Amino acid sequence: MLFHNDGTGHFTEVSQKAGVSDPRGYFGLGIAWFDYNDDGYPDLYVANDSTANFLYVNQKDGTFKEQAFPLGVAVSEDGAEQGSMGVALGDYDHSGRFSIFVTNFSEEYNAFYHHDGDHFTDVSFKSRTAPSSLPYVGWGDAFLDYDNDGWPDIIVVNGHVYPQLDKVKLGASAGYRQRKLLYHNRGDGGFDEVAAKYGSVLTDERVSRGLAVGDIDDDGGVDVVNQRSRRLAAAPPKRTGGARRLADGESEGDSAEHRRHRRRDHPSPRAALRQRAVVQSGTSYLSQNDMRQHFGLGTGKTVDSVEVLWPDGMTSVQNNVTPNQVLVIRQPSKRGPIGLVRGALSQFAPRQQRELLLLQEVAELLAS
Ligand SMILES: [Ca+2]
Ligand SMILES: [Ca+2]
Ligand SMILES: [Ca+2]
Repeated sequence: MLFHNDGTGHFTEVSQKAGVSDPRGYFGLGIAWFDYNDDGYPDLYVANDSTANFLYVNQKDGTFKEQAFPLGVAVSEDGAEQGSMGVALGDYDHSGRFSIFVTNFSEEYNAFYHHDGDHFTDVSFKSRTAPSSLPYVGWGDAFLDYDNDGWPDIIVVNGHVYPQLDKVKLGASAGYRQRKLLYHNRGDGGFDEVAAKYGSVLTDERVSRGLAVGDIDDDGGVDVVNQRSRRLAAAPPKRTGGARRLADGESEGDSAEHRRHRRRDHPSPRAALRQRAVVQSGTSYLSQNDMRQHFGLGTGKTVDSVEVLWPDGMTSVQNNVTPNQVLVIRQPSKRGPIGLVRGALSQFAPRQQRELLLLQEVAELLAS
């Protein structure tokens, strides 16, 4: 169902008219709104359970065209329809484009679609995320830079749908309760599954479904909320120093090979850190991430430039921004002088305020 906001406190259901009504009745479980082709109009990805996924490309006239097959994001690399649940978007390689990570059923791998520019390529095996996902039924997933090195990592929560699996074995699948997966981004297109480094909070077996990420305590480290089947959501205890030690390259569990890769991949942290994120409504699986965007800065001491692309196509830029802060950026007014009147309004008595607002309305009418 697509409900169009009329802008008057009312919505109209437009699925058929817009071309997203899914007449074949596929099993949509996860969605992601994002402007995949940067034409200024949001497109819609739908993860369908046991059926091919959809990518509805915005035609800029109120309608969409479903193009998941030609764009390479409908099925697995070998053409299998997968049991898709969660969807996450991330510019994990600093290309400025959003790649898609989709969680799937057990004995299928989680699909990782790299955004190549004009289409997507399945990099699930190339990125080394596929093999570790095979025993698990994946649900919520997210890109998150948990070690603040500037390279988005991936977290996936798992759990089967059949409680009977506590007693019987089903193929290569893990049991009803399943561990989580945490993939550390190596910066070379590859990922290492590192959940065991962060203790039982990630490796204990649970029946997980929803997942949301955000900096709950505003300490600069991104936190994770996991919702379990038939349970209230629970946030894991505050992160220990483990993640920070990893970022500093001092973790005991860090192999020489990992350290070598990190040095090779981050010869110049300033040059490496050009990041992009999208504010999304409705994320992961039945969940909502913090709408504030979190950027790890590695060893960077300052942010050269923060650019915001607003929904109406306007762009605003802030230069030389200090790290380690929650930065609030408001969209600049398109009507410069009138915006100034609004900002200064509180200095006036209520009656004068009303008169000024009236003047402003007249000025806006004249300007338009
Ligand atoms: Ca678009
Ligand atoms: Ca990272
Ligand atoms: Ca935090």
